[in-house]
Amino acid sequence: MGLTLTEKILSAHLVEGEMVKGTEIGIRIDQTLTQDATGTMAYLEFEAMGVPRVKTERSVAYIDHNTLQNGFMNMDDHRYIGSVAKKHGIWFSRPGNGICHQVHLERFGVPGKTLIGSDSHTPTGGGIGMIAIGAGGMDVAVAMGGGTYYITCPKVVNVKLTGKLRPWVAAKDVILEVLRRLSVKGGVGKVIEYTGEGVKTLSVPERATITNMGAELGATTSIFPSDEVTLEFLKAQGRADAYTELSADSDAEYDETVEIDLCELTPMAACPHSPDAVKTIDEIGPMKIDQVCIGSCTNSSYMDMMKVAHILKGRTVCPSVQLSIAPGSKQVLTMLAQNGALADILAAGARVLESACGPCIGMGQSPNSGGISLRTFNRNFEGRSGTKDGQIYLVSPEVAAASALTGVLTDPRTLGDMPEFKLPESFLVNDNMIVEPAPEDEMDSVEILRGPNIKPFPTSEPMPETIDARVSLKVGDNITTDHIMPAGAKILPLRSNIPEISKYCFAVCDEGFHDRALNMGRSVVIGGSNYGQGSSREHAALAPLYLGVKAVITKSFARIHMANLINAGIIPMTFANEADYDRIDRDDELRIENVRQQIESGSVIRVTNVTKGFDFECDINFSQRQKAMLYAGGLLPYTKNNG
Ligand code: MIC
Ligand code: SF4
Repeated sequence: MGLTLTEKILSAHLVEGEMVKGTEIGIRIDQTLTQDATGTMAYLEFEAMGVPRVKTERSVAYIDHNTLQNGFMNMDDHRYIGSVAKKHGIWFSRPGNGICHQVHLERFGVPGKTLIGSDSHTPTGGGIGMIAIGAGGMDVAVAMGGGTYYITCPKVVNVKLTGKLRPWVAAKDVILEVLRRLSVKGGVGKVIEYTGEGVKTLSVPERATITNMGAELGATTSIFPSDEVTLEFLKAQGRADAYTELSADSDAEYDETVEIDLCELTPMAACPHSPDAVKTIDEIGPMKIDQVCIGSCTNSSYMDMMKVAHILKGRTVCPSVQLSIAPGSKQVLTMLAQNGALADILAAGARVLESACGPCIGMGQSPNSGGISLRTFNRNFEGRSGTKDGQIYLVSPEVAAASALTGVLTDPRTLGDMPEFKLPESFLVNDNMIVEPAPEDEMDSVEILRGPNIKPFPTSEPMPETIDARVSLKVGDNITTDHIMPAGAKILPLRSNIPEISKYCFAVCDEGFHDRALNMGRSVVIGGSNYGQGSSREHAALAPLYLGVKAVITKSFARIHMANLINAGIIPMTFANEADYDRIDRDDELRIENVRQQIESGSVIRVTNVTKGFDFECDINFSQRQKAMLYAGGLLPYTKNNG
């Protein structure tokens, strides 16, 4: 039996376990990336490990999230990350150079390599044939130190593409179709592998849009083969030497197959407040809109921007609409400036932002109250835009630009003939905003710049014999990490200060949570299904840790968040019988006796609801390594105990 591309790359990097689906495997990591909002923690953790220099082939630190500097905090953090990078052998992409995933694809991605990043959209690298996975900061710190990265050996889904996209239908519509079919939890425990003749019709940036937003499926990652289209892209980036041809064997066996005929797709949108609430533009109709934002790691490539510039050229943004555009990287923005497309964009009345995440993470451009905002981004979770009742629709750049002109949701196919947009033969390459690390013999003299915003890491305790804790919060299904630990311009600058940022923990769901959890001392959180979907931010585990949360009991978990909870020493458990969810209320007192022994001996934990007087069972599924981490109180104490 032949192998899938996923199996080929994973088995070439396997250092622990066997390629048995559903079991834990350890893989060697070739490359890492961090961004600033998760990077400060990741580098504090890396420093705590005491490894002098990273052991990966390439590690890159990007500054792209916390770029609105309305206080000392963000720039202090940038300087901290820059100095750690210089000292420890990490390449540093300065603010202004672009969004981590876009720049990594352009300048560093290598087909067939493994990449983990402290950002859930790291799978963007799958567009160039990498196994690129989003992870918590601690896992990235361990990988930088040469440590193994652990995942559940995934099932592989074959998304077989046939045909070719029709004019004005975009790569964004492909991933929206996949989300429509599989849902935001359809990818959990799976890698989504794209195959079929249709693959060849998609450029690397288009493939990267699809693998990027594959994160919204809850998938471990997504991947495209590395073929002549990949070579063309790498050549244009002056990196043809990074190319290797890679694809699945023709007789590879997949766990599931989804067939999509590209010719049949039409422009679509994900409606508020979930990336899988997908409808066609026709179905939604000509809804009046207030704002349009174009950019983010999903849709900010040169090709995307050229299409937008073409649509806007010689026209004016509708007077009732605000249009913002953030090209994804300095490379993209400079090329637009040089070829005149930027002038067309400006002349139409767009507000051009720096190459960074910006509005995607609520760093400015929050819509008006109740405002309808079309965005080319990947997430439309409630409140993420910074406006609690903002109505965010996720669309392609083509839909976004066409609608910005008319003021209503507009099908770009009404624009008439589409010219051919071609990948340039060569991109403008100027890596002057990427700082090389200090040579090994000079690293000792590099001083780490630590601002007052950087507070120590919260400490955890080894697992107690018995957990007596009250329920500090009960939430429903599909709780995102944006609910657990919100982002936005006000809160993001506190990412290196866990005591301060904890004040906002779960504030979207219940403003009283912080004080209640602190007063309870030890507590348990109850959740529904797909708990913790979305971002990789380990703050969604570190803040609960700081507030005394000992266990989270849900109907099911999202992958990265579950790993982050274990890394923080918090026990994730799922209801053996989902009906028990309804029998527990906030403030109930729960008791788990002989926790360690129960974890050690089986796959079930017995919990007593002392308040209501009944026992219920929870499922657990921990590897020996995860058990040891939980006993020790998390990954850091575990790593220390194990030398
Ligand atoms: C996001 O898109 O939610 C973020 C902000 O990029 C996060 C990382 C973070 O919270 O810092 C992610 O996707 O992992
Ligand atoms: Fe940045 Fe948005 Fe991409 Fe997250 S999803 S990395 S916030 S652009």
